[in-house]
Amino acid sequence: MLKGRIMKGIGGFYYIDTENGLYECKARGIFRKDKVTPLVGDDVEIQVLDEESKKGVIEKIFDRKSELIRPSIANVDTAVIVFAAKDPDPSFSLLDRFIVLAEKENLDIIICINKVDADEGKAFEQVKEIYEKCGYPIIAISTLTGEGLGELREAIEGRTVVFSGPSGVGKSSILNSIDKNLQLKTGDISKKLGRGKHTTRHAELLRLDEHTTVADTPGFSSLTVNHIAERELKEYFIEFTKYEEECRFFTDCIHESEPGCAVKDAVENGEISQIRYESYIQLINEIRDSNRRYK
Ligand SMILES: Nc1nc2c(ncn2[C@@H]2O[C@H](COP(=O)(O)OP(=O)(O)O)[C@@H](O)[C@H]2O)c(=O)[nH]1
Ligand SMILES: [Mg+2]
Ligand SMILES: [Zn+2]
Repeated sequence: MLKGRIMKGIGGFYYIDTENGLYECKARGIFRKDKVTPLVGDDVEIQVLDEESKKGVIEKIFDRKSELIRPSIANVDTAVIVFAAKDPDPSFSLLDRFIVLAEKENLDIIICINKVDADEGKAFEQVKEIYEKCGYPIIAISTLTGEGLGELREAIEGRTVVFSGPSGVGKSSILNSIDKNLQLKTGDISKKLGRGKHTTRHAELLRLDEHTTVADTPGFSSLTVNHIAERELKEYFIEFTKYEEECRFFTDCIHESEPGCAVKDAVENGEISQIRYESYIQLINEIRDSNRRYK
């Protein structure tokens, strides 16, 4: 048996990186029977069937440390969430959804605002003001001027990172600028060829160095968090936590309309961002609606 990691999966074939090189593998039928789908990022054990053509079969999938659904990827430890200062304008509601999904998987989060060269208003400053208060690192980036690229590269050293965010914000461009060998397709190229929008269809892990891997992903322009329980959601708005013990109903408080809620007080006196709180209430309501519909 040989240990390795799934770097890519296409049409039922998985590409496993091992100390003996890359193997093309299928998964044992037993996984399908158990309703387990191998994911990019999975640590696996393979049996080599043919050393010459580098073919094998996945025999075992090790327990996952994290599992994201959109994009579907296992075992990343860090989410770099990319938005643009302009084209497209940042959406706080969407940013908060990406954050909630990453927090649920206990990932470290780095927020990047790309295209700061085109920031006519104060998009970056606005994002920084809101999210720095939550404790998230925020990096201003421009792939045109090179601003922020070194800082980002340093921040992800030694990590397994998923690049997420809406499409068109420059995720693939940033990765190409960090590592010239990647040559990922970007928005410009597909426009020139007159093809449809997306080229990044499947998540794929790419190695930057021995210890650092990144996954470029297709963009998502909408995300639901409806698989999260109503009472659980507040845990993923991390800046609420330190106020929680002062809520009259303590851990039972969902910071909505309970009396003596310290989180709502903090929103009122400006310690917690109004925009973040509104996102929270919006998502709570969406979760409730969805639970009602599927009852
Ligand atoms: N002005 C500006 N445009 C950028 C920057 N980075 C990327 N772009 C453009 O944004 C578009 C989308 O980039 P792409 O990397 O494909 O975005 P993705 O969908 O998030 O992977 C392309 O036309 C890029 O040339 C930047 O820093 N500044
Ligand atoms: Mg892309
Ligand atoms: Zn409360």
